[in-house]
Amino acid sequence: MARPRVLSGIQPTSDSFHLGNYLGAVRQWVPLQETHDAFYMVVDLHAITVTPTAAELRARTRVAAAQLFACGLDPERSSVFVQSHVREHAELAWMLICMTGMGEAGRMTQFKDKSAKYGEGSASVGLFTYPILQAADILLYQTDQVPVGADQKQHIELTRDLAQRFNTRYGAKTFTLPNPYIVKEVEKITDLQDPTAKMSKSSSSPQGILDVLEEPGTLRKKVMRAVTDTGSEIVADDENKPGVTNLLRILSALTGTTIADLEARYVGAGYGTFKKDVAEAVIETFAPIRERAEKLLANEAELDRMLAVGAAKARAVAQETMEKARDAMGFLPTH
Ligand code: AQP
Repeated sequence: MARPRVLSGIQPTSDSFHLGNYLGAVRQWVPLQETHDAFYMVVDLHAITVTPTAAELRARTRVAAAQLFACGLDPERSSVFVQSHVREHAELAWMLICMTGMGEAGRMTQFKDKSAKYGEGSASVGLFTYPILQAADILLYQTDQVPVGADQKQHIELTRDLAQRFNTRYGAKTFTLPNPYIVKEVEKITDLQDPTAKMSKSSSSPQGILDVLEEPGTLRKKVMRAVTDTGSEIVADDENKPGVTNLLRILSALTGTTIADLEARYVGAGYGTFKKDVAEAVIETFAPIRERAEKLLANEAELDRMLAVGAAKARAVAQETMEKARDAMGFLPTH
């Protein structure tokens, strides 16, 4: 029997991934390549919704790819590629945009959050339609499961709605309906300075975010300065102690110790001792990733070659889906 297919992506919107991207998404991608037919991409078409310069886009796309390989994605076992190298993403996105209601797209909370900072009417139309491009990304590969953080749940629902709509209107078997694959404990890692908001490449302040490629000294400082809550107990309590709870979740995920065991371990200990342990766990996790990413980035030609191999594998699947979708929708064949 064919393995179920898994697909996910990450935006090259900064010079490094952060701990939320790592724990909420990329760390899950690695074991899934053993059990699934895996496709992982750097979604550069999504990144232009926030208008980087050409030099930024180029550098960040390579840095994102290097981090994916450095985190353990294996070009032999997964198809790791750059989204714009497979032209079908943009084509299918257009077909799906034409099937999406304005009201439906307007309900996407990520757009509301992200556009808020540009001021009314100033966000790009691309930012508005990006969840539909994301639907195209997923549907092109007949994806069964999409490992993501909680912020993407609504977009996967939209993807399912669009797949269902297309299948009903044009052909029952065109697209597979995907399911989100979300690990509850790490679905939303929060900002160190604002522990009710998600840690985010574009929205977090530098002090609120832990970057995978950051120097150990800076990582340590940021964790030590993380906002904690009133009282001194180290217990998980989302409502009253969101800062401590976030740090507990991080330490639990990085060390494989349950939150209950951590709570027991830190009875009577101060925030200082606890934060020091969190910082060391983060540094220990990131150091080898950083080292591998730096090595990969030192040889751009080889990195680009690895991405070309991934793109060739991805293209074969995407082209097959698009042939079906074009024909189902009524486009004439080209030959
Ligand atoms: N704080 C988070 N906790 C858990 N998971 C998270 N993800 C993002 N932030 C957290 C997951 O990481 C994957 C890649 O995210 P993305 O690059 O597609 O962008 P995003 O979700 O919009 O994350 P950011 O950091 O806020 O990026 P920008 O600033 O570029 O928009 C996704 O699976 C996401 O769920």
